[in-house]
Amino acid sequence: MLNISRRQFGGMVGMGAAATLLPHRRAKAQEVLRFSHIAAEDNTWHLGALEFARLVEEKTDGEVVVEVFPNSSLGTERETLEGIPLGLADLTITSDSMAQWAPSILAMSHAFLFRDSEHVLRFMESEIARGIEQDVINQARLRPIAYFLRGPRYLTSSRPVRTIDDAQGFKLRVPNVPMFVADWSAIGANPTPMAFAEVFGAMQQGVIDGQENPFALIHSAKFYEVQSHLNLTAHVRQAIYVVIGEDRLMSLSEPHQEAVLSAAAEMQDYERQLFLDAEGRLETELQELGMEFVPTELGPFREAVANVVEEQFPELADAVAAIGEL
Ligand code: 2Q2
Repeated sequence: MLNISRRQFGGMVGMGAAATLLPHRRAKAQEVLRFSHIAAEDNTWHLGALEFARLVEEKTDGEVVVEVFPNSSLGTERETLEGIPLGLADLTITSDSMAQWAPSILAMSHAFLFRDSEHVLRFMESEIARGIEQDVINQARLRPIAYFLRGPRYLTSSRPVRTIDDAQGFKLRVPNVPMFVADWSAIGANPTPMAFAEVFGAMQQGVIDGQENPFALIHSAKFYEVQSHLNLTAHVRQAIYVVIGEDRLMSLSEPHQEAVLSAAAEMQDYERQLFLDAEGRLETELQELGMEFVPTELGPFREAVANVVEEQFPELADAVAAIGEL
């Protein structure tokens, strides 16, 4: 990864998916920003990214152009995060996968910590979140410039998971988030970190029994084609950041930086409305597409994870407790 050029990186993972860049747009552009993410074209993350691109171009009179690469086409989440300091990408959509640089972000990853979306939003506007964002800037050299609210994460499977007994030994893909691994292990499941782009195939081939994600990614990645059940676990609630390489941002002229930051704020509002409109519709659509929604008895799941932070992430205990009280 460290030795490959920008060209090889793009070629390796397929350049074809970028929003088409017309020659006249290129001609005027002084700066090109590459925005890489894991979601499909109909996901509100992508629609938000496209709106950001439109706004940046408008605000800079075409001097800054944003190329958007959906579907992990420029790289997985991890490859993108590692590629940003190398100039292989500039922006992405990410949160607790940045824990390998900024471990404090894992305070937002614990199962059953957030009660509802209002609680998540209170946290995102809190001093605790500001501190985590500062760690991300200092340690990951990535600047959060917007965030998207997400729906709760649900476990999908090809058989119902009604009780914690049904989850014993369940082979489950999780993103590269150590807290998710710890929580699911405490539950008795068998979690494996894996890139999002590999999840569909792994479920199709039966390499894993399932995965967990909000409605939006379950729908746009078409997981309903390979998973019959959506278990109503709602175990994790979060928002996710849009980040830009701190050094890349600082390399832009001041007016260009301002354009990027104000476009990001507008993208956040734009995406929020699309997300809120989609969330209820996706619930019905997933059922119409054949997924059976299963009520899961969550009490024992909550008990199973109750001591995970204290025992395995003691340095996060204060932050997690404070978040719980927001
Ligand atoms: O399952 C996924 O890959 C996403 O839903 C993740 O939550 C997301 O990409 C996180 O890894 C963000 O850091």
